[in-house]
Formats: sequence, C-alpha cells, structure tokens
Amino acid sequence: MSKALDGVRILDFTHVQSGPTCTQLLAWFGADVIKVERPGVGDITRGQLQDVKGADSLYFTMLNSNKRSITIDSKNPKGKEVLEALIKQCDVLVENFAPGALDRMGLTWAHVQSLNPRMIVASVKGFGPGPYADCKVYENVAQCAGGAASTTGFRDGIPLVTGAQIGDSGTGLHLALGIVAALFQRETTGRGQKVDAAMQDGVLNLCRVKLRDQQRLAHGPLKEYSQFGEGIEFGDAVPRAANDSGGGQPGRILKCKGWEQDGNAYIYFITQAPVWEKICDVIGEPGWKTDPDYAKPAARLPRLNEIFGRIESWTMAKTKFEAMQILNEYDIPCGPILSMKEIAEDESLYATGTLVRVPHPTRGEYITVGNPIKLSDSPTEVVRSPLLGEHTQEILRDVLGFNDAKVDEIQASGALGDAPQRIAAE
Ligand code: CAO
Repeated sequence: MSKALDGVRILDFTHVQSGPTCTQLLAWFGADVIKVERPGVGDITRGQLQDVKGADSLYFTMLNSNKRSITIDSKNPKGKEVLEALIKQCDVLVENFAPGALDRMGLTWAHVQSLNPRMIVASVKGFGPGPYADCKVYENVAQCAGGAASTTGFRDGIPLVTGAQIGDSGTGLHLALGIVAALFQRETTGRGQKVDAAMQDGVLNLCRVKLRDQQRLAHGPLKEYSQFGEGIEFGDAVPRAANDSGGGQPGRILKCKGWEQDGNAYIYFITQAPVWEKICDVIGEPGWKTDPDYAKPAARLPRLNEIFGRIESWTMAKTKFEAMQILNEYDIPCGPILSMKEIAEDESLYATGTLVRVPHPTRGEYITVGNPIKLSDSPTEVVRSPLLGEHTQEILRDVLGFNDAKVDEIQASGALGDAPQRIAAE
C-alpha cells in the first residue's frame, strides 16, 4: 500500500529528541528520511543512557525508526559538497542545532534557497526571536519557560516538570505539522519556506488552559480549583493546582484498594455534571441528587474536598480496574493510573501498533512507541533505527547517483569517516 508522504525526501539534521521526533513521524508517514550524522560520533543519544554495552541506546532507537543514516563531516569541503548535492535532491531540511550552527556550516537560508528554491527548511529552537533567541535549550528549560512548571505541582510545593516530554516531543510534533502544511502550500506556490517551532511556544501552546485561567483571575477566584473550596486566597498568578482538572468538570486522583503498597493504585475520577445523578447512586449518596448543596455544579464547587473525600471512600474499596469497570457502565469518565510496567505489558496496545516490538541486530528486541496517528490508507510499519552510517554508500549511489570512483574519492577525503558499521545477520 502507498504511504501518505511517498516521494517526500527529508534531509534530517536533527539530534537528541525534539527534531528526531518530528522526522520519525514523517518517516512513519512514508517520507524517505536521510539522517546526517557526524562521522564516528553520530547523534549523541546513541551513547547516552546505554543499557546494552556497545549497542545504540533506547533513547536513540526509540526516536529514529524508519530512517537511513549517512555519516558526513559537514565541516570537510568534500562533506559540504555531498551535503549540497543532497539539498538539491531533498524536499525538506530539518534541524535542531543550537542557534546559528546551521549558518556556521554555511547552510544559510539564502544559500539553501539558491541550491534548491523548493526546499523547506524546518527548525526547532529553544526560543523564538527575542532576548533568549541565542540560548541552548533542553526539555525542562522549555517546560519552565513555557509556563508548564509554574502551573504543575502542589500549591505549597516547588514548581514541577512533567514526565511527558512536551518541550521536546511536543515541539517535534508541532514542527511536523508545519512541514506538512509547507509541503501542501508548495503545491501551489512552487516555493519552499522556513518553518520555525520554538520549544517555549510549543509548551505554551499545550499550556493554554493556564493562560486562560490567568485572565479569568482578573474576574474573581478560580472556583474549580481546590484552593477555592479550602478558602485560600488567590494571588496574582495562576497557582499550581495539583491534580485538579484543568477543565470545567472537576476531577481528582483518588486512592483505590492497595494504595498503601502500590504507588499507582489510584484512579482519576471526573464529576462530570451530566452524570452527577449516576455518581450519587454509585457511591451511595442518592440524597445528593436533590439536596441544594450538591445538586447543581455551582453549589458543589466550594464542597469539592468533601465530595471527593466521599467518592474516595468508595474507590478505596475497589481496585482501580474494578472501579473503572463499574464507572464505565454508567458513562462516568475515569481513568486508572497506569504504571509504565502495566502499559508495556498491555497486549491491546501492541494489537493496534501503539506499542511495537522491534528486532535489532546489536541490541536485540526492544519495545518502542509506534505511530500514535493512524491513517487508514497509510499504515505504519515500524522499522528499526539505523546503525551509524549504515546507509552512507547506498545514499551516495542511489540518491546522488555517484559512481564507484566518486564514492572512493569522497571516502578518501575523510568526509564520511570510517567505513560504516557492519551488521550481523538479522
Ligand atoms: N559534521 C560536523 N559538525 C557537526 C555535524 C556534522 N555532521 N553535526 C553537528 N555538527 C556540529 C555543529 O555544527 C556544531 O558546531 P559549531 O558549534 O562549531 O557550529 C556542533 O556540532 C554542536 O551542535 P549543537 O551546538 O547543536 O550541539 P550541543 O550538543 O552543544 O547542543 C542542544 C545541544 C540540544 C542544547 C542544541 O542543539 C540546541 O539548543 N538545539 C535547539 C533546541 C533543541 O532542539 N533542544 C532540544 C534538545 S532535546 O531534543
């Protein structure tokens, strides 16, 4: 079956997480992604957090599926020649170097355009233009600067970062959408364009409900926040709201049976207004259906601690899965707190391709997250990440059409590093 991005060729100059997330997604949709790596070194994550000695780390393998790897020293004149030849053959150049690094390689926007006016140049940076434009940025910096950390955690605790990589992977997703939009526009304009996604902006985009609340503060307390019911005054900035729901339907994380031993024996419970009467029946408080202190959402807001306390006495008598089964029968929105172990063992996620077991020649089989976006006419087959420089020769010959003599000349210049890694029989 064909793929959505068949025929699109990506020159992938990305490293670490944000950029690779983007190009992996494009590869899953069928683009030919050519990952350019520094000879002998490669993407720094190949060697970071290594769990199997001598093999590419999971950090690398889980972000670089379905790509080809070519090693090129971009600072070697012959290497630059290869890069420029690739720019002419590719549709998109994606990079997430530190600010200015691409220009220092000589690959300015103007130069890339002169080589290939149809080329789209897509970049992730930590910040957009402004006072911090030159800063190097990693995930947690973006979470802090994008408003996530100041609004995550407990009101009386320090700001917290979240485990979801909203700065890196989140911005990679934003960038991928920008690239696909630019490819679509190119259909009519015939021109490439620059696509920029700043990690601060990406995080802020995902935190927009907190900017909403910041503005609501000017008109009174945030009544759905627990602190309102606790009688604690609001300051002039949105406070951390622990596990309060970020929407108009109050929700909390509640203990379930076994919580004393199991740190994940909890359930998220949402007191959605349309199912309030069912909630009252399930937890054994039918009187709350008509009691004016509980019957209407506005009346419940100052009493959320009491209400969730009562619901918790019900959930604590059930496992999180028992509670979920009962609540789902009544259409009461809820979700078990799943550990990564439980997720990794959930065969239904493998059945949909959300989780995939991938064979690998040097590290053995590993689990990775498959494409979370399912296209009916463009199914994703996850292919293991490439070894460093695995496709160098193949790309020189097949994509650039170089003959043996040309390949040997470039190899001899040192621009490609050593001969590529050999792969044991797979
Ligand atoms: N051949 C020769 N040189 C190469 C090369 C190649 N194939 N690939 C990269 N390099 C060089 C770059 O040209 C750069 O050299 P100069 O500084 O001399 O110009 C150098 O490698 C280092 O690049 P870098 O500054 O991007 O890397 P770093 O490890 O110092 O910083 C990071 C990493 C992530 C902080 C920085 O790249 C960054 O801020 N990126 C933008 C934001 C971002 O994506 N952050 C997310 C990181 S996690 O996803």
